[in-house]
This record gives sequence, C-alpha cells and structure tokens, in this order.
Amino acid sequence: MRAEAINRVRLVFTLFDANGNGYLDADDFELMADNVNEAARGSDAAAKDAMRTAFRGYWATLVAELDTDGDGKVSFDEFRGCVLSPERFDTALEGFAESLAALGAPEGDGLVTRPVFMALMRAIGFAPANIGALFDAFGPSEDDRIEAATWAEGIKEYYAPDKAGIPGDHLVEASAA
Ligand SMILES: [Ca+2]
Ligand SMILES: [Ca+2]
Repeated sequence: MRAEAINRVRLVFTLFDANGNGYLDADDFELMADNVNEAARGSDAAAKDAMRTAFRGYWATLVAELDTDGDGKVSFDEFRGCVLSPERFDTALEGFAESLAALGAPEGDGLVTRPVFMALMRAIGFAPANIGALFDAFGPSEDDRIEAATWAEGIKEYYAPDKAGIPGDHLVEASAA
C-alpha cells in the first residue's frame, strides 16, 4: 500500500471519529450526518434523508467487514483494512459518495459551487485551505463549479491503495499554520 493511501485513511479515520472516543462507531455516523445535513442548507429533506441512509449503510458495511475483534467498533488498525480490499466497500462507498455529492448540487443540475463544497467538507471536518485546494484540483469551470460526478469519483479514488498524486491528496497536506 502506498504511504499516500495510509495518510489519506488516517485522516478520514480521525475525522469520522466524530465523538472523539478513538474508534469508529454508529454514533459517529449519526453525528456526521447531523453536521453535514445542517450544512446542506439548500438541500431538500429527501436528499438529506438519502445522505443519512447512505452514512448508515456505509457504517453497517464498515463494521460488518472490518470489526475483526467483534467489539462493535472499528479501531484504526481494523479500518486500514478498507484500503487493502477496496472491492468489499465499493457499493457502500459509492452510495456514500453519490449521496454526499448530490447534496452539493441541490439545484439538480449536477453542479457544485465552491461555497456549498466548502460548507459540506467543513462539516465533515476537513481544513478550509485543503478543501479549497481540492476544489481547484477538480478543475472548476469559469463560474467556479465542479461536476458532482467528479467529486463522487474523487471520493472513491481517495480510498484506492495504489494511487498517489490524486486530487484527494490535497486534503492530507499540512495547511500552512
Ligand atoms: Ca467514535
Ligand atoms: Ca473492533
């Protein structure tokens, strides 16, 4: 596995542990869904419900596939397994990625503006400078929008074990403090 892939996974593990107890658990995904839905001001209830359902589905897959010691939580060592066999997570990750990106395009045109992207990614916990760099790496249009599909692809690529130099690596770079 590439060092970049480990760094990407370490970062999302830290952010996904929304209640800060050092493990991923069901509560984290409810908290994250609350935060993301609160940030998705322009989205309707159906899109928000789809997001929450996708977050829960993602958690259900993570715990079913990765909780090897059966304590109902996923430790970082267990979580690393998600990049070792990404095919086991394809469906759940796709639902997660597509419902999140759909929240970013509330007007139904499949386009995500920079402010909406920033708000949703900040709700997950990424740093503003890194989010901006990621948006730029996705190649926004002249009116500063990206395709929701590009974002969804970027989320899936983020978990790839053998990729480096991808847009998602911008999320891991230390921001200038
Ligand atoms: Ca937790
Ligand atoms: Ca466990």
